[in-house]
This record gives sequence, structure tokens and C-alpha cells, in this order.
Amino acid sequence: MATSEDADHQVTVVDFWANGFGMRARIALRELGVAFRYVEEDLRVRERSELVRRMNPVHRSVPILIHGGRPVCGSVNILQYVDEVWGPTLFPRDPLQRAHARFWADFVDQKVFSTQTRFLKSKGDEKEAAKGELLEQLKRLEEVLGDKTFFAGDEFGFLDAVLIPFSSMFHGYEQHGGFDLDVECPSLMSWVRRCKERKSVKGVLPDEDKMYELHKKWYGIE
Ligand SMILES: N[C@@H](CCC(=O)N[C@@H](CS)C(=O)NCC(=O)O)C(=O)O
Repeated sequence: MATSEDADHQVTVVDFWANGFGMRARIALRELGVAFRYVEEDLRVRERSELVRRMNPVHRSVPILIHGGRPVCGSVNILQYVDEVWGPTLFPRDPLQRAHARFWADFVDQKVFSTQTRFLKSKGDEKEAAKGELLEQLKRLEEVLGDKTFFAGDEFGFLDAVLIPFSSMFHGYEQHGGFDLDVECPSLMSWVRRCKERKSVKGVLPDEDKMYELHKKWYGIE
């Protein structure tokens, strides 16, 4: 039987299966070998659960990591917390490289995520413009990767965990935009395949067709 002390040390992730932000947290925990309980928050339902409202009253968003009964919110914040408690494994040791990794993580959140939304939601000229921007941003990330195995070098790390969830929509991007990412960003796609060989990533990334179907419904794509 679980004691209250066990409960205090337990780790829970509240998330939705198709949430790229939450996939980051689940991948990071698996990378570091931290066992966790998963609680699904169905984002297709309008109202947030009592648990989410209580644990993240400010944003009412997921993922939420609950450690010993206390919440940590925001995916990048969660990755930092996970690495501080169970690492250090994910972040580069060198402060300059850490700053560089955080800069590009912010680029993914501020630029790629909003461009993806615009690309999927819009039509006509606006969609064409968003498609061009999205490809440009992916190519920029490909340049940041360079000829390295992972973003920080030989080891899978923070920026890999931040970006790889987006790859579950790459097939959707190709369908939606009529392009081939193996042609547009060949090294980035090789990196995707390398990441997907990892148990942590394989166990978390959802089926790409299911992902695109969900987004089609979400954004009213015919
Ligand atoms: N910056 C946050 C973003 C999290 C976020 O926006 N989550 C969305 C899903 S993509 C959410 O939970 N939305 C609540 C809702 O749809 O009611 C993070 O990195 O965790």
C-alpha cells in the first residue's frame, strides 16, 4: 500500500496526448528514467478539469508536472526542473551553449508554433506566405543543427526535446502544403529519424496521421 511519503515523491504529468508542449516533458522524464503517472486532460472538451484549474490557475494549460503534490507549469520550465532534480543530463554544461539552446527553444515557441498555427488555419495568399515562413524557420533550425548528431552535439538534450514533438506534425505539413521535407530540409529529417530511434521519443510521439486528422478537425481543414 502506498504511504503518504510515497505520494509526496510521486511524479504526475497532466497532459493531452496530442500536445507538443507536453510531449517535451514526457520525453525528458523518460530520458532521465523518471517513473511518472500520466493523467490525460482531454483538450477537445471545453472546460478544464478541477485538477488543471487547481494546479495551474493562472494559465489553465497543460502540461503540468506535479512533484510531491506541487505543480510545475510551462514545458520549458518543466524541462529545467526535471534536469535540476534528476539530471543534469539535458542542458549543456557551458553557460554560453545553455543560453544558445534557450534562445532557439524560444524561437520554436514564439516563431515556429505561431507560424504552424497560421499555416494550418489560413487560406489562399496568407497560407502561401505562412508556408514560406514555416519552411524558412525549419531551414534555419537545420542550420543550427549543422552536421551535429543532436542539437548540442553527440548527446540528445534540451533543444532536441523541445523541437522533436513538432515532427509529429511534419507529415501534416507536407500534406497541407504539398511539399516534401526530405527535399526541403534533409539533415533535419535525418535528425528526426535519429530521435525517433530513441525509446523515450518513440514511446511518446503520437501517430502522424492521427495528429493531422485532429488538427484538420481543429482548424476546419477540408
Ligand atoms: N507555454 C506553455 C504552453 C502550453 C499550452 O499552450 N497548452 C495548451 C495546449 S497547446 C493548453 O493546455 N490549452 C488549454 C486549453 O486549450 O484549454 C508550455 O510551454 O507549456
